[in-house]
Amino acid sequence: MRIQRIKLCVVTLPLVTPFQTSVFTEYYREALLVGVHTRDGAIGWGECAATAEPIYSAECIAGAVTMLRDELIPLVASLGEVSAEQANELFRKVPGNPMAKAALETAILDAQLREDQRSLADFLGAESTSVKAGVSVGLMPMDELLRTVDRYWNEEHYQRIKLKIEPGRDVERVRAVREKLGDEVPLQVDANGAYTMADADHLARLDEYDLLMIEQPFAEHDMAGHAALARRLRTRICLDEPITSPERAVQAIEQGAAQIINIKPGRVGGYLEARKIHDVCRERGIPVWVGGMLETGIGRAANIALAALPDFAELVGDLSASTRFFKNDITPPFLIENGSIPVPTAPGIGVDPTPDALTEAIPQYEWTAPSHTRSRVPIP
Ligand code: OSB
Ligand code: MG
Repeated sequence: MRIQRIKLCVVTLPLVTPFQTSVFTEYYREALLVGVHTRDGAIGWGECAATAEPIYSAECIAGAVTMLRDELIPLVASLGEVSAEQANELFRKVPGNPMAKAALETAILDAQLREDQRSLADFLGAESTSVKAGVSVGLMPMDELLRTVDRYWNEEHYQRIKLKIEPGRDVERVRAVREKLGDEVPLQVDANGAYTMADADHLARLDEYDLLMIEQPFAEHDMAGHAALARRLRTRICLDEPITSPERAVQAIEQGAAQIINIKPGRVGGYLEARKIHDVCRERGIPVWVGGMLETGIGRAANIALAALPDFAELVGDLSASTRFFKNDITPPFLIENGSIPVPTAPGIGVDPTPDALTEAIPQYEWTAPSHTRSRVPIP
């Protein structure tokens, strides 16, 4: 595949309700999109998981734009022919910046699959035609929380609920949700690193509520702490933030710090890397699920394709309908049918941004292939 043009633009979507975690509150999703136009006329899309400010990891949109413009786009542009696999290989030499890398690699992969008339789900090895819908519920006042989870479970038919927790809003929230919805609701919690070992006895009280897991209870790099907590709790520990590569996943597993792993394609540098983590976890019998970053339909489509791989069937991911976050998504919305979301079948990620969304998007940068190729002479 030969690249003709690469465009970066930002779309801004108000959230239907604010999304609050132990570390941040988001009112809008600003999303950086990468569009790769091929010489043969295909357009591939990738959504960067980075947020406007660096709140979840070191990456942010402005940093990702700079990284793409000055480092990653020049790397792929230096090749005549380029594939997602080659981009993945080139990006390995650049430290960090997984979300910027993932966005460009995914756009290249989408373009190449569209040229080959093959869906991303098929390319990744998906077997399911739909994935179970799971929802991540932010921190909010107790009465609002109970109304919200009741609607997600009884009206919208989500198949798994994840509650954000923090010190002071944890055990009693879980107890209230269990009392309201019953014991059969698949329930888990995510602390985004809000606790320390000093809270171990308190967290052990969660064991009573039969949770699927507790996600990221301690700080990102506290592997010894997570391993110690795992020995103290019956509830399994799932890691999110620190799992940035297959190597990190293996280390966390071998240290006993993770009994479950949340795989977020953006955090790990794309879908090829995500599949590698999926594979190392399968070899070690560690369950995995697909996490989310409030993606628009572009990122959501690709996450749903990944979640259709067989080993993601055991646990439900953070894969909700577009309407969970947005009144108007930038693609035709993903909707829940009988508790599940259909996997896109059209070539590539299977969806496109609407013309309206592209009209409103704010351009950030554009690279165009030179009209005639000159030989590149290395500087001695
Ligand atoms: O910790 O999983 C997280 C969103 C932004 C940053 C971190 C997290 C989340 C979520 C939302 O929990 C998951 C989703 O997109 O549905
Ligand atoms: Mg998390």
